[in-house]
Amino acid sequence: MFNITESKTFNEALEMSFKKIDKDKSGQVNSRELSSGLNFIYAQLGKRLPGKLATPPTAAQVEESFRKFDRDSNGELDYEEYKGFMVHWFKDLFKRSLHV
Ligand SMILES: [Ca+2]
Ligand SMILES: [Ca+2]
Repeated sequence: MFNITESKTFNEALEMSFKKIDKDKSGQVNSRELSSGLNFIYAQLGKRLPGKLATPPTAAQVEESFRKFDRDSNGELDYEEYKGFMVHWFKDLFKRSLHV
């Protein structure tokens, strides 16, 4: 089965998005950076996906997942933690998109 999260395109997009979202170039992403980054991503996706999926998550939803994936609890996601977050997030998004 084709697995989007292991594809080259996905991983390249992931790396690019990490650099884009990490606004202060600290090499880590905090929840505020992540939240505004997701808003941006959803705005882009919204142009291609049905309206239901295009609604960006609330800051509280992002915060909840953020805490789960911040494995060392330092309040920031390094690239590996970020990857875990995004893989989880987009798997869920794709799963839901099958039901539209
Ligand atoms: Ca940062
Ligand atoms: Ca961390």
